[in-house]
Amino acid sequence: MAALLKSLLAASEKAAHIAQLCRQEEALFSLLIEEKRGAEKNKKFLQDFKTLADVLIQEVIKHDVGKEFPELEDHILGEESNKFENGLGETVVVQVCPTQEDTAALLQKILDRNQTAADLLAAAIHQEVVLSDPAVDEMAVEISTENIAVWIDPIDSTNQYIRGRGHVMPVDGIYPSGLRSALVLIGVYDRHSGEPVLGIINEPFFQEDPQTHRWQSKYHWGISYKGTNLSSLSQPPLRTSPRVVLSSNEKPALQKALAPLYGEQLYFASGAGYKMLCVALGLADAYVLSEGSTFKWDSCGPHAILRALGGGIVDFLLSLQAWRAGQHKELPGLTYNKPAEGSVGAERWANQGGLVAYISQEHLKAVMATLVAAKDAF
Ligand code: 2IP
Ligand code: CA
Ligand code: CA
Repeated sequence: MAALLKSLLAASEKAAHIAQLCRQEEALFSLLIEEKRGAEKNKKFLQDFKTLADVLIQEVIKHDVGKEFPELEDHILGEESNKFENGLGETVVVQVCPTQEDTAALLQKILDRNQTAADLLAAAIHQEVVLSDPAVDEMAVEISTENIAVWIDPIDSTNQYIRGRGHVMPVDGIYPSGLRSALVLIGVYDRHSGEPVLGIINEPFFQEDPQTHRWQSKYHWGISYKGTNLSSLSQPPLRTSPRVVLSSNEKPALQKALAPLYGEQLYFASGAGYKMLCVALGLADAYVLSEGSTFKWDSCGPHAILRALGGGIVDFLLSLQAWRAGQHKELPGLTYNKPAEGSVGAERWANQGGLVAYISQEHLKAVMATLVAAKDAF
């Protein structure tokens, strides 16, 4: 297990490095920004460099982890597809090639012969990341790789990633927007039960070096497997006045319904993964989302970390129904192995009933009781 955790953490560090590189290197940054204008773009160019960065990161994680654990190769899935079309209708398959030169050559084709950009990316893709983390080396939990699968969100909060504001001021530790909310999310789940077992959240833009202006990343992990709970984070202390973090698009009716529990302690932030991280860090006690706008790859990793800390993530609508029917224990948690019936495309993997991410059972109960007391709001 330590080997799998180590491999996934190293892959998340490489992913974070590629995400940083696309913002720091002029040759790549100009491509990222160019996407916003779009209209006069060379038709040979892929529609979207942002998507290329996402796809590349996903493929790198798949490649590196699949090399070490070949049995997992067909069970590593993510938000992006590695096939996409350029403006001429040609299908391009993005993949990590056996050598750096081959990868650079493939990227050159995709990037319309932009050699500098292709070389920079290929070097980052083939760089060897050696992880040195004694806490991870000491970890001794055995989990069979035969029964697990992986969800990846290569970059969550892509809008904030593209916009790239690095100096947003936090409100009581919570960054409402900006690069801090752009995260790499990796979640491992049990293929049979669908339960999350291991999660990684990597913050590529955790800290900027004041001298070099280079960003430094930070990762967090959690394991919740057969009664063993371990995490790089510790359980946050109980807060006297609870806080909730919400999407800035959240319905006013939900905000109103939560007022008796939180009063003025309502915080808003971009990025579904980032809001879950705020709960894991103890910056908020819950993140409530009344809509189906997140996906399995958003919640799987953070969910495993929250479970390791004594919290979790439940389905918002199903939990409301259960609570109203008198079931106040073991509310329906999100699971990761089954697509939604009757849906197509990405929607098949949406957390369609919304979600409540929470740091402790007591707090989840407080949220549910408050929502149900709000009567006709939902
Ligand atoms: C998005 C991203 C958005 C979030 C949305 C996710 O993923 O995290 O920020 O909306 O739910 O699906 P909000 O910021 O309102 O919470 P991506 O950036 O990967 O598309
Ligand atoms: Ca996402
Ligand atoms: Ca994404």
